[in-house]
Amino acid sequence: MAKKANRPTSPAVPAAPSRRFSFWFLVPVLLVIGLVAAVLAVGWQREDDALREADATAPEMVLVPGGTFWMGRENGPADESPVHEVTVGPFQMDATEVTVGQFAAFVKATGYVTVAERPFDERKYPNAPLEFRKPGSAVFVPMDVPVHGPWDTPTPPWWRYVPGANWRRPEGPQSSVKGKKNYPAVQIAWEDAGAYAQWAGKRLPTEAEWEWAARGGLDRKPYCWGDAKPGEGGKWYANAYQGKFPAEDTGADGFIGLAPVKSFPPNGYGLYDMSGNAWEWCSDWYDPKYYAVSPKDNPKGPESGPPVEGEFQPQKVRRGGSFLCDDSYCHRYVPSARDKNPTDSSANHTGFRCVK
Ligand SMILES: [Ca+2]
Repeated sequence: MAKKANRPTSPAVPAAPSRRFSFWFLVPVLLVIGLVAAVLAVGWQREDDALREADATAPEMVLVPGGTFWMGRENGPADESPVHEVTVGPFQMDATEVTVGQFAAFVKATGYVTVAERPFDERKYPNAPLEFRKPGSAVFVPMDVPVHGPWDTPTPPWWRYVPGANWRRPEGPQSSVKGKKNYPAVQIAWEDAGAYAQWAGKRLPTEAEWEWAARGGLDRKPYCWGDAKPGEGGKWYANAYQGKFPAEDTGADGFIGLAPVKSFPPNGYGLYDMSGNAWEWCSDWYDPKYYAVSPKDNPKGPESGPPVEGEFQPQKVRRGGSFLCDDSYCHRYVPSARDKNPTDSSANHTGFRCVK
């Protein structure tokens, strides 16, 4: 009160210039506040886009009968041999890869934060290069390079670490899963897949269960559907890569990049996309020499992940190949093919499905 009464009677205070200064000072402040609010609003909108795809419908599962089969492949990569007899018990398996809609329902219900969305953890990765110190994930970038060399490396140049890439924005901050509830959820790390499975009352398949299921009742056939080569007679059986890898995917099979689940015919057990579309995590640790010592009945992989040559961490198995599998470079959309990655790694071609 006293101050209010005194102000008009104080001629020494240059009131007008002071007010003008305050106003001009406020303009950039207001602009910055407006900009930050706009960025946050766009961010919020995108977050919401992903959760808006949530689909609470129970995922369709099919019964895979138990049985005995020949696991592995003759004359394939070394880790697929020796071909050996394996018996697995019956189980139910998700008919499709876990979709964006299903994964969004899980996140909506639990508030789960995927590995790719978490802040950088200095204690866990003390020696990480600067570019890996922001939340993000691996994104495929097409490029014109000779495919056969020298690319025998765990970090081919067409994979980039993109800050802001995660299951909501699989190709980076500018991308979105809006309208893609029936696409496979990707940018899923092994531990994310495990968290979803636990929430859903399911689990990840063992590598043996996965291969038995992928073969769909066929015996030692090269593909999940039998012998026909993809595209033979104009027929396509899986979402893979055609054209000059990694420069240009012609999409001859109908899709460049991911396809909605169930875009191709199911295998003999009624399972879709066991070949191509997105890689699928298994529960087993990866050991390239495991087939030589694998038990015959319900093998579950080695007790722990042995060191893998050229890799920094133990690896978990993933199976099935993806939309990036191309006959000239990665012929791994076949039921016997094995691949691996660390439990905390994700990419825009890696998803999962569950069993129980
Ligand atoms: Ca394709």
